[in-house]
Amino acid sequence: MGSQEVHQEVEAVAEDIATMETRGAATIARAVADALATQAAASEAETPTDFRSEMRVAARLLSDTRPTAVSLPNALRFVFEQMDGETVDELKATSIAAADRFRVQLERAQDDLGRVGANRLRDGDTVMTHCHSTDALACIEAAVDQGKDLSAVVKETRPRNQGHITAQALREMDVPVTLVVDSAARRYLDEVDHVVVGADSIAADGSVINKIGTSGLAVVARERGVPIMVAAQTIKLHPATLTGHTVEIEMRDEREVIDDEARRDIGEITVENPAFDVTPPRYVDAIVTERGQFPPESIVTLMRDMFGEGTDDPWEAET
Ligand code: RUB
Repeated sequence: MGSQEVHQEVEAVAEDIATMETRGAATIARAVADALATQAAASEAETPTDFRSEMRVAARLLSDTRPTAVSLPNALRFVFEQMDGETVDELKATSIAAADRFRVQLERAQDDLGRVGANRLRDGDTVMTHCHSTDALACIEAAVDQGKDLSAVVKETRPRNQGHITAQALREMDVPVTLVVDSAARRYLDEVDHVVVGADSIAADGSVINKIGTSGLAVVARERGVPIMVAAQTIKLHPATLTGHTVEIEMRDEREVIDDEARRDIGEITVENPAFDVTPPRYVDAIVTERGQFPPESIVTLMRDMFGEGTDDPWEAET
């Protein structure tokens, strides 16, 4: 591997994220931190400047894969902030150690938030899920571990059907599952005690950016009087929203919605496939993090505490 080259494993990780082989905000974060460690370990850079430049190129490739989950740049930033030293060996060692620390913290955060979220769930409750969120599942699993009997109504989550992954994970916890199409959500909400979803990003005003359909679910849940809890560890907090930036919503391939043949049969139509949407804070009852639960409007306090007035992206600097 020559200077400035991206290791092929890093390219493979980037490809897997772009094609959603690797998906879900926390899983993506872990994959990119590990990829930076791989890049560091395999580097043949001869000078610290070359090493840093190689790491920036790798980080840019990873960061360009999907735009919405802020856990991705937050993971990259975690490694860059701890990459330190006068020699290539020191820079390598600190980068690898940072990725290790990140992985440990990620797992611990998920366990901790799971216990917080579990306290909101009571024995006998039915939860409704949307998409597949490991943070949301951590809350359900912690409640089950506490001996609570839960059941779940799982929304299919078109177009990629991540609800199937959730259904399987819940069955592995022995939670009874009813799978429904997305448009059946309102009909089943009367049987549901909590909506539990994850997040790809949380904005400073408490808005929740998550899988397309979350906002519609939140609105009908509010109308039916069902509380909506967002399970999101603090790597989902989006620092740039503190300074007025908005979160980019990924638009995906139209063929996820309709195949070419069916589309030809219909005739000239526009097809759009936004992957995420924004749920305003007024529809969210609680954001559950590893640092406790927050009403969405107060999440900005935690964000200021964590990020000051904002952050930068060190991998965007000139190489
Ligand atoms: C996944 C999704 C999940 C969040 C949270 O979207 O919206 O709810 O990423 O997941 P996609 P987690 O399938 O398009 O990546 O709690 O595991 O971080």
